[in-house]
Amino acid sequence: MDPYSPRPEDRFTFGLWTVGNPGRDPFGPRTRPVLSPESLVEGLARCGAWGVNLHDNDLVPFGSTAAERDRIVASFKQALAAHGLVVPMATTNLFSHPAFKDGAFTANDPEVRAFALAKTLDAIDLGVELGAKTYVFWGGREGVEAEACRDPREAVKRMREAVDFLCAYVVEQGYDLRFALEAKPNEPRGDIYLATTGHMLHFISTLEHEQMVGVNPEVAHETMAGLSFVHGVAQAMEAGKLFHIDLNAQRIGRYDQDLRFGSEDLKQAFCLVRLLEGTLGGERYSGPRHFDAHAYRTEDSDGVWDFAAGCMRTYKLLAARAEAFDADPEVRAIIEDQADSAIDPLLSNFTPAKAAQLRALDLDVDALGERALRYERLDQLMVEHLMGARE
Ligand code: GLT
Ligand code: MN
Ligand code: MN
Repeated sequence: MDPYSPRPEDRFTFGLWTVGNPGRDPFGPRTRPVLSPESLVEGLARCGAWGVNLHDNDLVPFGSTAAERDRIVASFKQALAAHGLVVPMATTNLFSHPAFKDGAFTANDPEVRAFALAKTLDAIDLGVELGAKTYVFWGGREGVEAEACRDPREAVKRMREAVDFLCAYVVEQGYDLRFALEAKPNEPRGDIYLATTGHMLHFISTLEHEQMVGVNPEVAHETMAGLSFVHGVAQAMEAGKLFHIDLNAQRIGRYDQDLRFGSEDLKQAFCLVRLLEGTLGGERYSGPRHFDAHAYRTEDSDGVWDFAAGCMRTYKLLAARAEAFDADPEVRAIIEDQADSAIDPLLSNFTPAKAAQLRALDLDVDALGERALRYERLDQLMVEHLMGARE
């Protein structure tokens, strides 16, 4: 058996909107056919995915009647059961309808905010009905071009009111559901509020039901901001807040590319997988490995499945490389923890005595400055592992 083939325990998921993306962009229409949710489920199962995620309107078209909704959901459930796929995550489309042109939860018009909340209540019910355990919030149009249109502090407050309201709904309904907030710095708005995972982590600490809210960082979004995605994810993990993750690829300075996982910046992708899989030590991320990406516009439907298979295969290839890297004695020797039983206890939990002891230490700082750290060799070792020159 090919060790890099996807298996259910890998927990690989795709959005209906990802493999269902027909290649539209702001400059041209679709380049491949629109596939039904049922055929997307079938295709995903065939290429070895474990689950499928969705926005309310990826499945139930906007404006459907209650009867239409129930019929669509029943048929989708049948396809899920027939192909053995689960729905671990769901979300709301709060950005496509023109009513959301000025945002949803942060819009100035209270009627728009009311519609956004009501739509999300329904979409939460739909997600729970399909078995989702994580509910994502991506503030697609929660932002500005004309900065003067509102006090940005008011936008943060409105966002808090909305998330608090929806958390209370989930609690009141007794749903087994957690929220994951997804940051993005810009696009489709000039500037989007709560622009990075770091902004989100602080925002979460101000919420009424803080324990049920975490983050859903996306490779492309932190990279668009020129930030280290690995550091954002690490901070979320360290805070116990990595509830979900959007994997894809992106080059700094470009539009939101949502490319096949690992297709750009392999070193960052390697370090990310190393972190998620815990090969460097520490806790392993146990949530779904979700690919929020789509095939190049040059592809037909077959190319979409090449794309999906590529995301999963690259993830597993990188996981194997990460394991080998972290087991490499030369790597270990360079990064091994340098414990110092005399100094370590002085570095945390302040007391006046510890402060005095620190000041009294006889440290040879010039020698510290001259000590070589061998990071050149370490980084080359990473490159060698990545390129298959070292097993
Ligand atoms: C949209 C966006 C993504 C979000 C999705 C969830 S929709 O494709 O670009 O980053 O994760 O709303
Ligand atoms: Mn995303
Ligand atoms: Mn994106």
